[in-house]
Amino acid sequence: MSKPLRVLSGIQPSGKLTLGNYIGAMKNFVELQKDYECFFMIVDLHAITVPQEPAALREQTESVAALFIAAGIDPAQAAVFVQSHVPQHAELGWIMTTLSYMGELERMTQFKDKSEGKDAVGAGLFVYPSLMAADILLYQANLVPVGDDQKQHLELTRDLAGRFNFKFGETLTVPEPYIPKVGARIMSLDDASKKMSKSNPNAGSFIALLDSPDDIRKKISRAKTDLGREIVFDPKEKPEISNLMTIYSNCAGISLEEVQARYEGQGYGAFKKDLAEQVVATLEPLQQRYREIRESGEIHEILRAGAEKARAVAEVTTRQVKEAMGFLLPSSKR
Ligand code: ATP
Ligand code: LTN
Repeated sequence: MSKPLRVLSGIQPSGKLTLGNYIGAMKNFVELQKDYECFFMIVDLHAITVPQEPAALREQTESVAALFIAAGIDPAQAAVFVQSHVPQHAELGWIMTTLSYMGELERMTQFKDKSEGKDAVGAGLFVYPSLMAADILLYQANLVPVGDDQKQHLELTRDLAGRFNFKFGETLTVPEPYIPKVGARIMSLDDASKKMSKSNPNAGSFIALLDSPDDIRKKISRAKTDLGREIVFDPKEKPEISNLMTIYSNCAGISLEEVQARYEGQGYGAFKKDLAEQVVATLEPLQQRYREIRESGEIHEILRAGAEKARAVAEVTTRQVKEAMGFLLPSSKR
């Protein structure tokens, strides 16, 4: 039998996870775990590229891990772990930084967005994509489920893997992005030209996975809509309603065409009311499981076992990489 293909992805513990994170990434994690060997991590080393409160970082790391499980990731099938529990991420991250060019890092739009207008920009934010490449290459991952905004980082990862293999011999797997067809970029509820983001200071612009049903209803009823009243999918002419239709399609598990047909002749009011109920029905069971997991304290054992599985793979790749590059490897005790 051939080896199962590997999947790896990560989410930052840098605030409340949103419906965008769920639809763009987490939902696919759950789907892929049946058919692939999966590694899903909470990327705390990435989160510290912008300032974090120590107590909040600790709490959010645990919270995101519990959300992974609540969303349906089965720790018996997939390794769920914290990036900093596997020291090889920092080690290969450094190696990938040395292989990255300043010019290519300067072109990364996430860096441009996050550094814009700030006068003290940490160097970690600049080399963030090199660490992300290391995350992926450490596991020789074939597929990386991410939202649309991570495409450019994936391209860089592919370039770095190719560059490494060209310089030092075939060592690293060149990964492919795995991006959802509908929902790769969920937009902000108050402005469909911006992606829904947990770092947006306006809480009405995003739906957090742990928002109460009432908050969800309120946020959706206040969500911006376009002129006119027809429910038609047209991201260019009707970006706001198209975004809401995308959310509907994902939560109800039906196609955009079906959403459009279902609401033909009806106005925004009726559609938004139903949409809120679809989102509540999607998130309520997740929230219930989340509370149970947090109360049970089981997450610590899940993360311990996940890191052990991850470390076993990460150690092998790191050794191969260092050997290929000419590092003198320490000899084992005789
Ligand atoms: P921030 O919003 O604070 O910039 P982020 O949510 O993009 O951060 P992560 O939490 O690390 O950063 O993102 C985790 C995953 O969620 C990534 O795969 C990312 O592409 C995806 N994602 C994030 N926002 C959206 C969105 N609005 N629509 C679809 N996918 C998204
Ligand atoms: N850069 C990603 C988070 C991330 C990631 C990864 C995603 C870090 N390492 C490895 C996929 C694979 C983000 O900002 N959303």
